[in-house]
Amino acid sequence: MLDLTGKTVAVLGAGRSGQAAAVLAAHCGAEVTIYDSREAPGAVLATPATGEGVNVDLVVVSPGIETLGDFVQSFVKGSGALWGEVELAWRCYDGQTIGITGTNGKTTTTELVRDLVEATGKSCVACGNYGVPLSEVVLYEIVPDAISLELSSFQLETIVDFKPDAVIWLNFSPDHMDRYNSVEEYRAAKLRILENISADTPVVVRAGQGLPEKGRVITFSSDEPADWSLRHGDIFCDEEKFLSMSETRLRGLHNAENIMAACSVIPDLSPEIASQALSVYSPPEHRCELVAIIDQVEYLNDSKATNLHALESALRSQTRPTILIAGGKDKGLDYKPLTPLLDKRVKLMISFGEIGAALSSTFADVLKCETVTTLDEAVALATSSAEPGDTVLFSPGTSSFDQFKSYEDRGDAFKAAVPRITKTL
Ligand code: UMA
Repeated sequence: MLDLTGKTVAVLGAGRSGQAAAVLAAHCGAEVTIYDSREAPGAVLATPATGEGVNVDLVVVSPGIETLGDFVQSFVKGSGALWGEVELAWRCYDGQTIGITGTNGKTTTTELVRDLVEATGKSCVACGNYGVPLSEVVLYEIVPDAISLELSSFQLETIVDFKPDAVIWLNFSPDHMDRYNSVEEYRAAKLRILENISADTPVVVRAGQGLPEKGRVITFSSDEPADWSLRHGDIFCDEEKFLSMSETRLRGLHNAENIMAACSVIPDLSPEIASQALSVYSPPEHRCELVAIIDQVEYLNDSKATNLHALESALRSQTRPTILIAGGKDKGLDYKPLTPLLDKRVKLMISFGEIGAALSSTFADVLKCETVTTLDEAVALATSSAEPGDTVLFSPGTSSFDQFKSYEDRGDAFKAAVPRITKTL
């Protein structure tokens, strides 16, 4: 364990990661004070002016606080060093660190890595940006052999020596533009995951991401040649069939990529062990969640799709003829740009809710559209229209508040409406 005996530490931010970092730093022997810009239990209420008067050996910053903002910078002046919470915790951990970053799919992949590592007989905890702060995990009574560590750009901004034993870089698209001045700045923060790795560190990356050449690169892709690839629903590793997507409960090309990334990071993983672990893994609820297969018709609940981008992503992932159920609150969005995609992937769209009629008239020129009032009616119509081999995709593309309390409530309503009697899962 890191020795901070006799050192003074200022922890900035009294949220989950700050509180955990404070406990950990104290456990390492430091004299710790937590500062927060809002009233928070156990913390000193602070402004940048407070920081000017604080000189400590180490400042540990929570990910949600802007590293270059006045608050952090005032504490850094006159202090010894600045670490993020992940840096502190990682220095207290001796096991295997699998670092996972990307813009989409991080959470599913982090869970998959955990399950696959456990299937090989080692203990593993999913933590970091997802779930539990690493500072909590390193103080567990039984410290896991490995950690599946989801890392945000915010956490990576403040690493120093952090060196994962394996890296997964899933994908990259602009995000968090309220924190960064440019997309390049956001990408640079994420790329720090590679900063300290060795030449033989596995770096699992989607083909075509243009990462700097560092580590031992392993590629995956659902649509172009790669070390791990997808053909007609089967995952191949180095030209040999590894696993069929139908052996899992995950659906969609994006999930195939999450599986490929997770499998490829585990050394000597056999297809049998992977299949066992993946056959029981259920993805987080309401995200292209496979609810049932009835008469060879798959029902997917993607109620989390509360905007156009999420609907687009779910549709791009479909490989079977698709009946789309969409609609909900009118957020004033323009759905017209989705027309070519719907034309290609959707055989019938059933719309409902506040924007039901408007959605139908947007796409009526290019595909068959029906409008109903409620989600129950939409599911009934989808069920009677579906043929074996079809997918019924519930991906609303807008928020739920016209008829439901939340997207979770809406997703639960979809699941309740799917006929259960012949459910085969
Ligand atoms: N605060 C200040 N000064 C400021 C800003 C904030 O003192 O200028 C204080 C707030 O008053 C609050 C504290 O900082 O008391 C909050 O700290 P935080 O925002 O870092 O939140 P935590 O509760 O510590 O949660 C953080 C991550 N939050 C963010 O990155 C915003 C959690 O990720 C993470 O799960 C948790 O640590 C455990 O590691 C959440 C997240 O939204 C899920 N992440 C982003 C995302 O996924 O898009 C990156």
